[in-house]
Amino acid sequence: MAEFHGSFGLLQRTCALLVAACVIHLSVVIVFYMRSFDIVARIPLPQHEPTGARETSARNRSAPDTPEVDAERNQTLQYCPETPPRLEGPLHVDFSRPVKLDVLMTDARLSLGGHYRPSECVSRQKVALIIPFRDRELHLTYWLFYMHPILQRQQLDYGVYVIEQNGDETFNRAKLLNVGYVEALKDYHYDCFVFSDIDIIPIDDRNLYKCYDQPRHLSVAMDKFGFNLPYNHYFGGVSSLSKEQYLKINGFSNNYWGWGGEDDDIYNRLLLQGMSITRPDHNIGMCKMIRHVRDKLNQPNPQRFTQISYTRETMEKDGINSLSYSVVSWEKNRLYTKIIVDIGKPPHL
Ligand code: UD2
Ligand code: MN
Repeated sequence: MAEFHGSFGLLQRTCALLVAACVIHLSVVIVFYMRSFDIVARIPLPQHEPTGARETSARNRSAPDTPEVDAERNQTLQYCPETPPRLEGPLHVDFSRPVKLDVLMTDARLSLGGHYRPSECVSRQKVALIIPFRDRELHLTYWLFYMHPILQRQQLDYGVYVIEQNGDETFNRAKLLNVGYVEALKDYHYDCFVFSDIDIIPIDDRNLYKCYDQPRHLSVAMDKFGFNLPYNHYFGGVSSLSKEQYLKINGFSNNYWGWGGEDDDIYNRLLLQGMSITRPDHNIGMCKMIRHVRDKLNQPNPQRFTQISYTRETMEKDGINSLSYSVVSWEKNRLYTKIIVDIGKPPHL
């Protein structure tokens, strides 16, 4: 009997130990289970920053999604239609009327850096708008005021990059455009680049700011040229190139300091690489330019005619493959990303 009692006691203790181990195991499992919920709850949704948010540090990506997240979205949403359904056609654009950005600043569909993508469908292209810039604050206000609603109606997945030349050296539009290409790609996986002057607004939203199977000239009928092309191979103002088209021409020249020539050089590059340019119809391609005087630090480049006669010889070595610059600051505002850059100075000075 005593022996039976002894082994019964041992059994009881073993059982108690086993139960205790099970309880501990269960508690640990429950704790981890609850924490996993907590973690999920803390993952920020890929949505928009609070109104008025402003980032002045070196780099805070607008965090548009990665290709993986895109793939997930694509499974639940349809591609946007080829022809956006809410376009208005001819628009009223008036530079004599002051404009305010307050409504846009509270537009919850825009995320930091002036990034937008439609919620109702998946855009067919990811478009970076690249604007060369220095000392044109008022023009920038007009550009943002008119362009954001147009680009939204065009159902583009887009971001706006204002590339500001630092310092007081002669302006270099094409080099700034190259910088914009490189910097925008660090921010998001764009596949299309629209290069736009700060002072040009289309007056018909059927002029789609996207890429086509050939490089596209978008500002084809400007008020300052009597709503005509100034000459047949004119490629200035606003143009779009896919990543592939841009790389095929080695980007743009970095060597056009001052006003003029760089747009003809781009045109030469496209032709030399066997591409042609597409344009919207005259009535759809109408646009307005804000009248201005020539900027002091952007006087006509006296070497431009010589330079454009050598595009064939220079384009291989002068372009995206020879680009050098340094970023002075990177700032994501509500309506655009501003990147201030040091691009050096003309070699002869
Ligand atoms: C024409 C072309 C332009 C370009 C230029 C020659 C049109 C509509 N545009 O513009 O695409 O080929 O000739 O270089 O024909 N900018 C600044 N700050 C400056 C200087 C220039 O922000 O101090 C930027 C700004 O985006 C401006 C662009 O560079 O819109 C072109 O300069 P512009 O407007 O002075 O030259 P414009 O109108 O003759
Ligand atoms: Mn201009």
